[in-house]
Amino acid sequence: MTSDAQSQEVTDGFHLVIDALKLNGIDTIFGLPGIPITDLTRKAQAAGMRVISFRHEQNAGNAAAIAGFMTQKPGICLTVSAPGFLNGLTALANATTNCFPMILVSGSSEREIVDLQQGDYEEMDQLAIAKPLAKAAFRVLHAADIGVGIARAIRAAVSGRPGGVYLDLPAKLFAQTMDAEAGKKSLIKVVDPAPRQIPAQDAVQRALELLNSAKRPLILLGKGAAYAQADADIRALIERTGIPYLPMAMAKGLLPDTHEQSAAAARSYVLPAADVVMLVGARLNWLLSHGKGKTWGGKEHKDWGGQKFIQIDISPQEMDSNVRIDAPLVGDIGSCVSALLAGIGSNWARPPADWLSAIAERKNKNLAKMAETLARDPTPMTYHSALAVVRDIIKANPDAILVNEGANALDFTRSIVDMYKPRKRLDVGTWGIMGIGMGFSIAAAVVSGQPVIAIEGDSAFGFSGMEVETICRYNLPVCVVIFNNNGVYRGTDINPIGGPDVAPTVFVKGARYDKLMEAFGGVGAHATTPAELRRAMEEAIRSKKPTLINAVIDETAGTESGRITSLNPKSAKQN
Ligand SMILES: Cc1ncc(C[n+]2csc(CCOP(=O)(O)OP(=O)(O)O)c2C)c(N)n1
Ligand SMILES: [Mg+2]
Repeated sequence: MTSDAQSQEVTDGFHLVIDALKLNGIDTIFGLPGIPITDLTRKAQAAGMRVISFRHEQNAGNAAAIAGFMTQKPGICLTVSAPGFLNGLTALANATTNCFPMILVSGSSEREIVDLQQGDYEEMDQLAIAKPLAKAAFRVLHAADIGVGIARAIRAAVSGRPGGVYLDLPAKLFAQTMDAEAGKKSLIKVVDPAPRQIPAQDAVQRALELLNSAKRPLILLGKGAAYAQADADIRALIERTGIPYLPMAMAKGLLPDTHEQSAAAARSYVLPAADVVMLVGARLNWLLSHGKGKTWGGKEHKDWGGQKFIQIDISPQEMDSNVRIDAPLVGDIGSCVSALLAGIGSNWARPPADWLSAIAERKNKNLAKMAETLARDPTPMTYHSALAVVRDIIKANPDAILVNEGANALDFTRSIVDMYKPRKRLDVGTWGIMGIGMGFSIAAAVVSGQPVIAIEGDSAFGFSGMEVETICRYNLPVCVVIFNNNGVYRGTDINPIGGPDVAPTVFVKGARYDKLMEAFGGVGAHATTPAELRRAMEEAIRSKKPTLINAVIDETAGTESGRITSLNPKSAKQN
């Protein structure tokens, strides 16, 4: 070697991955160490990145996904090969389904051995397995390609309709060296990773004309509208047109749920009665009964209710997925809404008064009925009496983030707890997936620094419960409230043949989940009344300490699958 070459600085795969992420403003990794990425986690921390280590990769993956939703930057989940990768894969698939931008980065075993199936340590063709579940999947074999690989992963995750991206990094890549200067030059700082997509003017005109012709217009705000961070324009569109709106679960708070134009309390009236419906970042999937059938005033299951639809979506393929879309408006939500606002001007005619008063009448009646139910204080505590407390706590702390999963624990919380600010409600999303609870809570606290309140069914909590240790380890301001009704949906099922096994939906009765939190130094509380629950929640918010409240709920109070009982197939045979 010449003396020149000796003084030449080198870099390697580890450093190039970290440098590429940092260059693109990514400052946090959610992951779980092990071969071959242990040193990557250490070196990332040494380089000033926040490395949040989990107890199971699925929770790290869910954390990355929701961090992506909250920030519009891809959340990074880092795992080991085969089993770690597979544990992260559910979160990746869920992210893709929900249009959350995330990148699952997994170490992998030796390509030569994997491809000949010679039985390497944790052997698996991970790229092939990830492909159908990800928006895009890439593998990097050479250190000089790390910059391109990460740039492609970032673009794929956040541009157009966001989604989950898989990035495969074989073990050998990390130790590969190259000249430091050449390495630096190989990195790419992605310019404009999620380019605006401006809608066509004639499409805007078509949408405005249809909206203008409506006698009973309705706007539906979806999770995409929340993701877009076009909060002020969306509010202006709704307020300047005077059109009633319904928020989907994760769009709650885009406008305060107490807004006079919210038709949420009259949902079952407005869906079939509306004549023109504008979807803003909401898909006509099962959550909206596919835009047809009885929910929409159709005679039978698959019948059209007669509504005309305007749909704002960044993906042209979303149009006509379930029913005819009369005015497709393809573009990013911010650009579409601002184009509509420009066309609306300042003297748009408000919707006919009889439509607004018909909604107000039903809404007021339903709200009064709900207020009556919430005011009751039965023993044992019910979903309603407990949620009356949660509702007050969120009202007093509108910056707090509400994470929510379960069946009854989900459905009642969604309808009872008002949200006041955008992107404060994070839940089970498109799939109704259990297990997002602690991952979402940890990411929400890490990304926002705000207090997090997780309302969890006792079953739902079990999917990610071990992460209470993670919450304690990072001393996060997370208050987990377990709605403990001794089981899945209810705690009352019995074994039909009377054997020693309990029914499949029933758990240990009277379990004390609060003790789990105490095991790791957090605060545990046991609440059997709304007053006890209120005291414990207020203390958690005040102290910012990791807290878990075991809220004992009447085990008879829930219904099968919460609000979606009808999706359960019924046996044709009696017994
Ligand atoms: C990954 C996954 N597994 C299983 C289910 C089916 N599932 C839906 S809700 C639920 C749990 C409901 O019980 P709990 O969380 O205690 O809420 P409760 O209705 O009792 O308040 C389950 C297992 C699911 N949605 N996702
Ligand atoms: Mg339960």
